[in-house]
Formats: sequence, C-alpha cells, structure tokens
Amino acid sequence: MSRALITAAAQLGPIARDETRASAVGRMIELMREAKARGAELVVFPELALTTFFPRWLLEDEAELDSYFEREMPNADTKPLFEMAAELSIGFYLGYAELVEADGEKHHFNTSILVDREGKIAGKYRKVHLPGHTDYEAWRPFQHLEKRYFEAGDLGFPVYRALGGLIGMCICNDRRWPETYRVMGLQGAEMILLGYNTPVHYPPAPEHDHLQCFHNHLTMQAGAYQNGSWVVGVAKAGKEEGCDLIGQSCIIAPTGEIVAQASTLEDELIIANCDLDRCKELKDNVFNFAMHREPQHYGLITGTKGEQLPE
Ligand code: ING
Repeated sequence: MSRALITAAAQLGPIARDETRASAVGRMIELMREAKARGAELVVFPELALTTFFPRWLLEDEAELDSYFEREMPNADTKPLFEMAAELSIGFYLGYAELVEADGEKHHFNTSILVDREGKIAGKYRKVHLPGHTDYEAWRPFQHLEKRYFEAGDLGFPVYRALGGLIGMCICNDRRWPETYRVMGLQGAEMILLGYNTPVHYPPAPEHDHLQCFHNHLTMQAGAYQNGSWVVGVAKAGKEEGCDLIGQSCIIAPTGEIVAQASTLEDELIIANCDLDRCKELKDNVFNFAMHREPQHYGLITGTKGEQLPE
C-alpha cells in the first residue's frame, strides 16, 4: 500500500532589494511549471519568497518597512502564482511577510500558507521562533531584526488535512527547535514543509559558521526521524545583497534520510516521490507516541521558558 505525494522543493537564488514581486513570482512560476512537468503534485518555496531578506537592515521608515509586507493574499502580485497552481493542479507552500490590520492596529508576521491543487488557501502558519534581535547592533556586519519587524506567531503549529495527507508547516528558525516538530508530530503530521533564509555567517558565534549546513540538515533530519514525518526544507540561497545564504534544500524521509538535495545556490528544483504511508514505519514502532511517551515526566518543557538549574 502506498500513498505517494510527489513533492518538489523549489529553491530560490538571491532576490535583490530592488527586484519586483512580479520578477520573484515569475521565477516561481517557472519552477512550478518544471515541477509539474516532472510529475509533482506539491511544490515548496522558501521563507519570505517574494522579497529580499529585509531583516538584514535597520529600516526606520514605516512605509518602507511595510512595503515588504503583503496586506492581502492572494493579491495582484501573487494572483498569477495561484492561477498557475489551479491551472496545473499543483499545491504549494509560500513564505511571505504578512501585514494584518485588526481593531485599528497593524500586526506583522513572518507567514507561510499551504495552497491546495484548486488554488485555494488550505492552511496558514505564522513563525513562532523569531531569531535575532530587536535593536540595531552596530557590531554586526549585517542585522537580523526579525524580533523588531515581526510579532511571534499566534496560530500555534497547526496540521492540515490536505493533498491526501496530514501536512504541517513551520519557518526557518522554527526547524532548530524540537518542540516545533513534536507538536505537529502529536497531530499525526506526515509531511512538514518549511522555507529558510540562513546566512553562513552567524555573528554571535562565528566559530560555527562552517557548521551552518551541518546544523541545517541535522535539525531537519532529527525532526523527521523523531516524529516519523517527511520534511521538506527549502532555501533562499546565494549571495543576496552581499550576504551569503546557505542552500542545500532537501527532501527528508521519515527515516531521517535525505532523498533529494539541491547542489547549487540558485533557482533549482529537486523532487521526490514521498510515500506518506512510510510514516507508519516510525509512528507505529519506535515512535509510537501512545505506547512509549511518558508526558508525566515532561512538565518542564511547557512549564518554563528558560532553564531551571538544580540547587
Ligand atoms: N534565519 C536563521 C535560521 O534560523 C540563524 C537565523 C542562523 C539562527 C544561524 C542560528 C544560526 O536559520 C532565520 N530566518 O531564521
């Protein structure tokens, strides 16, 4: 018995600061067409896939900052992507900066959506784990101001019934936190989709720069294996406005094995036949949660934010 979901990861190379959304969407449509031609039913794009990674700069002008956000989805710029998806009958994950106005207040989220094969939004996620810092830090060669520009996500980690399976989403830094995968694993996630923009250089710990690709795969492979889920991780890659971003987009099986991996730092499509029934090999056995977990001993995980050292 197999429940194949042919899935493509559509890695993007750099998006320039002055590149239009139409240009980025055009690149994604090309990748979506290639995905369809190669049999894909789902294509996954990176985090913040419509613009350059703007949290690398201090943007003090509110209008300029808000120009990187989408006030509605779909909108004039992204409608062609939704229409192509419906025409080709292919679902997609898209990361973008979301601006919502509620009770007279503006809210900014680092968001992803899951769109089904009819071009309808089937799910939404807002990035929970925001890395970086809130204020300008002059010592850094580039900023990482996600804590300044975004609010932490307020939707939790939902898992959706879509594309014939149980599909969850997260975004970039979320992939480093085991809680992300486990909350979705406890909802039966069979495939977790995520995009990332990850600089090679991590200013607070430059001694780890050479480990960025290792940590990238380590965290996603562990998350996949420990929850018996497919994981699709998709980079915005390459030298973007002078900042080197890692690539190595990949598709990871529930066993933790990488079954497809990008080998460039540009727009590149990789694809794999993801049998969702293979999740049972883990979920029914070594990670049979109902049989093996002992949550009565896990209280610290939700009971505290920071560590609680022994006396
Ligand atoms: N980027 C990075 C990420 O978590 C980072 C930030 C880089 C954190 C390297 C730690 C080490 O992949 C985003 N956008 O979260």
